[in-house]
Amino acid sequence: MKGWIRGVAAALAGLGTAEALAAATRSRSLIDAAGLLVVDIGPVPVVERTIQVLKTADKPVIRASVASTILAAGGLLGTAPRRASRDALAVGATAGIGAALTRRRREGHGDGWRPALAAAGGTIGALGALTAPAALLGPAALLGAAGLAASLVGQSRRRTAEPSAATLRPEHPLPPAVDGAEDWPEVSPLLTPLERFYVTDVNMRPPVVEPAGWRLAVTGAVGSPLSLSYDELVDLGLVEFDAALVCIHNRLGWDRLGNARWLGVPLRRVLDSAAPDPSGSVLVARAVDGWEVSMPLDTVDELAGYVAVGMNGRPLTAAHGFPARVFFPGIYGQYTGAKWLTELRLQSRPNRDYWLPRGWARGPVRVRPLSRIDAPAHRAHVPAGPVDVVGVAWAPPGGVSAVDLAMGGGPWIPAELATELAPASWRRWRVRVVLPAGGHTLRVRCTARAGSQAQDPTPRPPFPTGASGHHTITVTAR
Ligand SMILES: Nc1nc2c(c(=O)[nH]1)N[C@H]1C(S)=C(S)[C@@H](COP(=O)(O)O)O[C@H]1N2
Ligand SMILES: [Mo]
Repeated sequence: MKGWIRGVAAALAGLGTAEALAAATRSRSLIDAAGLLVVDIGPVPVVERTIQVLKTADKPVIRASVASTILAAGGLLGTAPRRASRDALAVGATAGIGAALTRRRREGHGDGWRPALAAAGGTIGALGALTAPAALLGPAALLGAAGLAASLVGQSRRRTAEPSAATLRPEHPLPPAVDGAEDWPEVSPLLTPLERFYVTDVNMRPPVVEPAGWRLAVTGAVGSPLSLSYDELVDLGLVEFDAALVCIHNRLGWDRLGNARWLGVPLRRVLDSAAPDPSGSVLVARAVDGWEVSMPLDTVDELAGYVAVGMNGRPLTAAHGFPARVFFPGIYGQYTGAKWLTELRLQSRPNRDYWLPRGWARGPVRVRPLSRIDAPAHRAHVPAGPVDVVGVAWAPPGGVSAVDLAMGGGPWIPAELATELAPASWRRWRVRVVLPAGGHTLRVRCTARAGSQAQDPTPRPPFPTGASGHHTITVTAR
């Protein structure tokens, strides 16, 4: 057998061993730990390009690239002459890398010695496989590949996996959401089902927080610091609100936003119960994994923000930030607040937010009014004649006052608007156009109620202040 093939097979066996050891000792996956490093240090142009191409499939791809890098290294190792001193060095080095990797962004509750053990064990496994008879190497590599595959697909149930023991108290049955567009074919649902609601964060897997041990600390410039349990937080009083959550990476026509019926405690109520001190001018929201985002108190007072605990009639799922998250409708996701909230801190100095050293401006960045054509789909073939064009438009927190559609270079045609669920919610719209046979370009824009401001037509990428321009599609009528 060729050296490099043996090397790759041995690396597979080793990687499987390492991931199995990590799982057995309840430590973080080493592939995920390396992936986190990629997420944390990726330069803005690379990250932006990656998201543009991969959309929300970035995490599985990062995992796969980390794994292939290790396999390639194994291939090289297989061609190198063996020496005991070199083997010992490899084991020591990988143990060190393992230990270093899993320290990142986990202050307070690191995985201790376990990642080092998993990494060293994996290398020993790989070296053992390299010297094993060829008949054993095959099955070992297969086992490794199986473990690896399990780890790579570990993300697939990410969107809806529920935390083990969460109940929304008090029981809060949500009234149905209606806007009169229920029978418009192919338009987005008024509330985005959780299975379709985008998930974005800088973690490889959502932190799973047990409600029993969780506390929300309210600290810093406050007269009486608080440490609230889940029940104490909910007892402050839940408010229902409808709002769209928009990722700053949402491009024209994309679905990196969702509309939900939320339950949350008004943020002011939480802060006031800690007797805030006037010296605090910045509110920092901190997540269990150390991720932080801040907002000037002026903005906190101007906008209605919440500590949200429920989404579409259910407690937050792990992926969406269980047990609690900060959300200000009208502010892009990465500036709006932390999922897996653990601390609200008032301070007088500007904060070093997660995004700052990564090239993003200090927030909060406001959501640009935008609209999307849901149907017909881009490049669809439709029968010539009357066609219903439908979609959604959003301009949180003030709301959408108008939507218009244009065909080719023609005039703007006002759309019919569904009833507004809430100003911060998205709004469904419909226009009937008559399409003669041939190719057509359809373009949409909305107007925000605040300042009667029409959607910015300038094409802009998401970095650094969110995409703008008109969502434009082409269809063929025949
Ligand atoms: N703790 C934490 N909170 C976070 C993030 C994160 O990476 N970590 N990402 C933010 C970003 S960029 C967005 S767009 C929203 C996404 O929320 P969702 O996954 O529930 O849609 O969460 C925000 N809150
Ligand atoms: Mo985002």
